[in-house]
Amino acid sequence: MKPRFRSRVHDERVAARIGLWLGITFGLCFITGLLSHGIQNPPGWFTWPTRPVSLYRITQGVHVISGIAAIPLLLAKLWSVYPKLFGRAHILERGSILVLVCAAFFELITGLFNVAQNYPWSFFFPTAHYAVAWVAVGALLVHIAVKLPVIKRALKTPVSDEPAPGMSRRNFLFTTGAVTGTAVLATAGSTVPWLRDVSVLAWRSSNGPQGIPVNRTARAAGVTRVDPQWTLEVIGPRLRSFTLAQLQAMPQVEAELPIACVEGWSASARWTGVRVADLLRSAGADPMSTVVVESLERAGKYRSSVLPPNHAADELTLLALRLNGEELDIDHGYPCRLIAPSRPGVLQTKWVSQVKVMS
Ligand SMILES: Nc1nc2c(c(=O)[nH]1)N[C@H]1C(S)=C(S)[C@@H](COP(=O)(O)O)O[C@H]1N2
Ligand SMILES: [Mo]
Repeated sequence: MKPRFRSRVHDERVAARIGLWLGITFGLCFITGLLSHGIQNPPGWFTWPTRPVSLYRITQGVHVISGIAAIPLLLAKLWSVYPKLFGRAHILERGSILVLVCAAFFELITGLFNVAQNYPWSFFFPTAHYAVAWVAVGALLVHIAVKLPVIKRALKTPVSDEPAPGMSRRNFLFTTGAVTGTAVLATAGSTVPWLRDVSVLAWRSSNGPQGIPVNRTARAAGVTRVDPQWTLEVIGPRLRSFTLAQLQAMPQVEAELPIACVEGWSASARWTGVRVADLLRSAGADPMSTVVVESLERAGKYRSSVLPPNHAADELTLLALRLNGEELDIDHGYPCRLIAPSRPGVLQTKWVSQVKVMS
């Protein structure tokens, strides 16, 4: 039979090199994804530090950027190896590759839709994305183990080209790198401030009142009007309640802290408000406590969040009353919202009504 795929890009040297980059991006994406999952569903042994204040912003930025970079790499890898997919590989090997490719595409595509804040499916994104991540990484490890001899050999052989039709290996690898770099530059500005001007697809980086994007608006959350009689309840060994004027009369702390949304955008801002630790002390509680923060929002998955003890006690964990020097916009959580260092945006509860000590 005449060989149909003579191009040099369908070659183990190319496949192994792209595979190496792909392995690195998937590894980074998996580890940062596990961290994000752990912070949002912490097992008993897990504590996430409050410093540096941008730690979560960085790990989640790496998660989204490595995921974006993996998309062109995966396509290039498939292009490089697809003639082999029709070859005579063992049924088990083919099966594991099919699982790997499906799981990898599922992760990258659902992740991409999530960054675009578009949920054209009925399953709950975090659960599905997390479960399939284990499938993808399991299949990836099997694939690497099976291919290790080929990978070693291929990476040791230089990519230099002998005359043959089609694109050279070097050009193909260079083009793959360039497309990957472009995809990263086009999107990374949603979390890397100095890339904002070149990131044409980072559409969620700066729109929104007071210079900060809004994830769920007050209208969407059904909090269009705040009762003038609003008070903040603090429930500890003693029960305290504070009017807005009373909160404003307490010692105010100013902090530069990021909002880092799990959906990939992040932005730093100057917040002013009352220390959660001060409120807890006023209710007779030890600030090193697990604390539940509740919102005026009636329904909705993100209407409350749990502050672990190290976050509750941190001197930069605030119930913010002001943002970038102005009274909080209602879309950012007026009359007050939680803002804590190194924490996913989804746990920075807006329109807070109650702070309650659990243990
Ligand atoms: N009550 C409540 N608080 C909430 C949310 C919500 O849906 N309801 N969304 C969270 C999410 S996902 C993010 S990223 C941040 C965004 O804050 P911002 O809209 O002020 O930028 O608010 C968080 N606080
Ligand atoms: Mo978010």
